[in-house]
Amino acid sequence: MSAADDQPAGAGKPALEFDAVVIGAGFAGLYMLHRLRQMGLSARCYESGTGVGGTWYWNRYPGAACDVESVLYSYSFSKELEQEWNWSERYARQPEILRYANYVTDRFDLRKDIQFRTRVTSAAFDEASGRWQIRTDQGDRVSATYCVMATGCLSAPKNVDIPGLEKYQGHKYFTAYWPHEGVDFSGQRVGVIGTGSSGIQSIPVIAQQAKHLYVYQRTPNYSIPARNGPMTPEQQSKVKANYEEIRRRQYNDFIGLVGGIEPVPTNKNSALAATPEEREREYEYRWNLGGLYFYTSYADLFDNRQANETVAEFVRKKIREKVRDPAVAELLCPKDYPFGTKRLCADSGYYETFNRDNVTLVDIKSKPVETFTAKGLIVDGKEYELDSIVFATGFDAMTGALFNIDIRGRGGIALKDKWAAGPYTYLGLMTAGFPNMFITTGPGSPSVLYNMIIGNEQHVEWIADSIDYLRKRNRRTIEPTAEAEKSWVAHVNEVGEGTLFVKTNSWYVGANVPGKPRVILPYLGGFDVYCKKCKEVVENGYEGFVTA
Ligand code: N01
Repeated sequence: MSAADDQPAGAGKPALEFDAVVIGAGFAGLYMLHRLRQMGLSARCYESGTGVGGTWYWNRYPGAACDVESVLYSYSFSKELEQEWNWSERYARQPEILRYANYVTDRFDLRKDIQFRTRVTSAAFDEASGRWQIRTDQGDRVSATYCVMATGCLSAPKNVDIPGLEKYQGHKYFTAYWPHEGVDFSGQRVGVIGTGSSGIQSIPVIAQQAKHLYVYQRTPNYSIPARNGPMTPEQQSKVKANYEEIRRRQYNDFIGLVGGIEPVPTNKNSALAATPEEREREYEYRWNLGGLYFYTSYADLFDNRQANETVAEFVRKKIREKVRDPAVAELLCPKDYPFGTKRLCADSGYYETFNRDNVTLVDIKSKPVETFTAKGLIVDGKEYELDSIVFATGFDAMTGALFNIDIRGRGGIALKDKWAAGPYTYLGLMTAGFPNMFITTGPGSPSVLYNMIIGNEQHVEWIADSIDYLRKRNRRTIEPTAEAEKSWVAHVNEVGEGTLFVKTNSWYVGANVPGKPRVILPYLGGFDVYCKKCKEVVENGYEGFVTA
């Protein structure tokens, strides 16, 4: 071995300096880079993948599609872009969303400032220089005044916490990083573990290919038919003519599910105050609309268990109607947690898939997977031989991607240590002791309970404005005060405690990752309310922040 072999990749690279470093080239990172460049700042974006798109770059599993209508799940910052781009379907599939991300990258000439195949390993604030020192797995040594963590909410896959995985000799696939060349399951015995959004989208497609598909279900989910379909030229023109109004409604909404092609009203009434006939009509309307619109069907669904039970039972009735074998239908009916408090799913033929002769549902709630073996896995003493196993087992949400980087603030404090009992942020945007480090759609912001592209746009614009504020006043740093952060975290918790979300074991509260503190991660006060708060903070001279 020569001396050079001992060097880390890229050792000896010259140290670089930028005004800003952006970590991640998903929808947040791309727009952040664009805004920084518009402001005349030098910026470099680091991305571990070989291309842009974030979530939509990695999650290429069969059936992957967005469950928010594409005319809503798209950038609003450029009117020209809105008019140029044509979505081919109501809910775009992963390849089309990835094409869109690439189109935006090239249209705004962003690629030249993105370094691909590069994972940021550490970011430390140097108090003497007031700059962030950033290191990558390619040996880059970079310093920057501002550091933006555009690392994504659902980008760090969680480890498989089932014993014996190393014994299994067949093919393993993870929905969260699917092979670019695709997978042909023809003639195979396939197992899917996980029945969240990723499992529910991929299962119907895999079932069409596989010789036999075994679905290993721990917790059944509530899923609504997506009712996807092509966008007609008339629909395209209508949306383009109305985009301003569509965006206005989106920005002024609690959750942003305002309807894309056609407006969808939010029902502000109580489910319990409605008659059974009225409720049935309302739920039938939402069922036929498809997708996530049940979230806006009644005002009290998420703070009153009895109200929630009315919609939960409606969906169970639909499942029982769709699935022929009553025992299988019962297993697929969620019963022990409120509707929508695990992220609601939108599917294309999910429940119907269990009517196929080549699909078997295996309950692993009452009898968990005992172990993997060389040939498959064992449940209830029975070995299932499988050619391939697909893991749709989810993510270490909202904090996982941040903790994968060794982030250190003032005094060398690690973010992981500061957040050991749960994330501590002001507005989900910044955390005290980590000056000039911004997080897009971080914990404590509406993030995953709103539209991720528009939520990220609002964050990017707030970050860009605050950088502009500093520069115009010749100030070097901004960070929240400990008091402002404490009272924001208390508010996030209080709002969360008033809802049914905190009662359910979901990734919203970190319950899917063993050992993770149980804390409500997103802000449940609504995007409209949150935006107002962000604006007020600015109007009051960055209230709750210290600038120096
Ligand atoms: O992950 P999940 P996901 N043994 O955490 C099971 C977004 N998204 O990738 O519930 C057995 O929801 C786990 O069981 P349980 C969306 O926000 C959006 O599907 O913990 N099972 C669960 O069934 C979504 O919510 C889109 O009991 C195990 C599943 O794996 C989020 O990403 C598409 C297990 C994980 O479900 C995450 O969705 C896809 C174990 N040891 C994703 N560990 C769209 O826009 C985990 N499970 C459409």
